[in-house]
Amino acid sequence: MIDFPFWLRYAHFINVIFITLLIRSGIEILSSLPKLYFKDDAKPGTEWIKFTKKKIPKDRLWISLEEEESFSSWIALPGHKNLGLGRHWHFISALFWFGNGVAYYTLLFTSGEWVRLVPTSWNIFPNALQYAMSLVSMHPMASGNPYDPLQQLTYFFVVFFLGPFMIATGAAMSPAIGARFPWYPKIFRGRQTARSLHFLGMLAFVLFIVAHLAMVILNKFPENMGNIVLGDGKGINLATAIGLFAFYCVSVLIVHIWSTGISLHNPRFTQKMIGAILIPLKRSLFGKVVSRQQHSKSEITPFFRINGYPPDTREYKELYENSFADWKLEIFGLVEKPRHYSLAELQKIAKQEQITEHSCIQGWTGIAQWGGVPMIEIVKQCKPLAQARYVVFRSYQTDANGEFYEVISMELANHPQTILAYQMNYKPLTEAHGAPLRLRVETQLGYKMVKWLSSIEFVSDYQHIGKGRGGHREDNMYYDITAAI
Ligand SMILES: Nc1nc2c(c(=O)[nH]1)N[C@H]1C(S)=C(S)[C@@H](COP(=O)(O)O)O[C@H]1N2
Ligand SMILES: [Mo]
Repeated sequence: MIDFPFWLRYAHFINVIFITLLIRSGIEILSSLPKLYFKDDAKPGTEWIKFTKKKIPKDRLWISLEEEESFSSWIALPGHKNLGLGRHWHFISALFWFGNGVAYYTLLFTSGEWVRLVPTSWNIFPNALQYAMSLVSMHPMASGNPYDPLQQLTYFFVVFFLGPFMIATGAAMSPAIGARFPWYPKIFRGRQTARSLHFLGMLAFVLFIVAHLAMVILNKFPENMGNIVLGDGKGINLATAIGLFAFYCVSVLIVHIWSTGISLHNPRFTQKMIGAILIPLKRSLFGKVVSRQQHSKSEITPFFRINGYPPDTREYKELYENSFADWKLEIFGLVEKPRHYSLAELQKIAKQEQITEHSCIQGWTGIAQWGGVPMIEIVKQCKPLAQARYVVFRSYQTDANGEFYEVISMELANHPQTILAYQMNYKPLTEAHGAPLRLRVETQLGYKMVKWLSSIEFVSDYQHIGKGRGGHREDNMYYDITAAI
């Protein structure tokens, strides 16, 4: 019998921790838009499955945040409408799970242990079938060494197909990856299908875990536990096996209770702690990724959700009623030439048009044409000083938490598809979509793209603005300042 070396037992344990964190945080992400679609317009009513009873109001403007459900902490990490923190846990777990997977693959192939997992003959299929039938007939055949054919096939599938499949479908949902390689999400027939497949992959993992656990317990329990924890199961008794099993369960439980507790009781700390790892990593991976989207006119989705209620102030209403004749965009801060732009002045600058896919952090998508002023043109005209590292976009809209604003890096501001749009689908921007002017940053999630713009400020740092996390959503909902995935 082949031994279970230390690295293999260790990798298994690490894997259990992160897979379970990924499942719970994934369910948290799902709770923010508990509906699954196959088409990228994600049109309400066309979902193939939903986990909500809420009805969408037909008689008034509604926004996508109203579709969010509160899931219990028993299934979601951390639960209770915490998309921002759920995503922090999902990505940090994905990072460690991926690292663990790479180490595992490497050792598997360099140690020769791979022969246990990788079938080397097509006979594996008939053999697995035969073995499955023998199980059903309650007279199991003698199993293989060390795995029976069904087990080998399942492990092979999970390790070499299901794992990579989750990474591939997850990546297909990233706005930055889809912006740079618009063909990539199309492999999965679009981001909504990728999202649905990612969910189905999660169910396959859950099914595997349940079946795997049942097999471990029902079949040679003491030996199995000895093998996977101690490496050599010979002669371990039932009590020791139960002890080892309990050790496994308690360890996983402690990690989950700790991560849930710290998220619910100290959300800002959790955001900062995980952000300290993820923000620099995402900046280095995605900072230079430029959007190359140019979808065709026929791909435009007539349905396009709305998020954020239009400003409810007198000031904005007056501007609106006067067709924004008195509206001005103020540019200030660390620039050589601070100035105002009227809408007419902006419209005199050469218009840039693009047809791009929008991804909201909650999970819905839509494709639209946008027309407006390239941000780089504003940068050229206003000449930011050398100290300017970030750009703050402020809105006429305020809510209980204050004014809506978002911060992007100078680098993102200079990207070719970063525009100040006054046009959507060949018409002037409607009130709900951000009239008269909104930001489009095509490698980022929707919350970065401030609607109802009032001003643009160039700054060297953003710690002094709002609650200092780089935006209204970052400050109040614990989203991440880098919104590329
Ligand atoms: N001022 C302001 N801008 C905003 C928001 C908001 O609530 N207020 N919501 C953001 C989010 S989360 C998304 S997904 C997009 C939605 O744009 P749409 O309503 O045009 O679809 O706008 C972004 N811009
Ligand atoms: Mo969003």
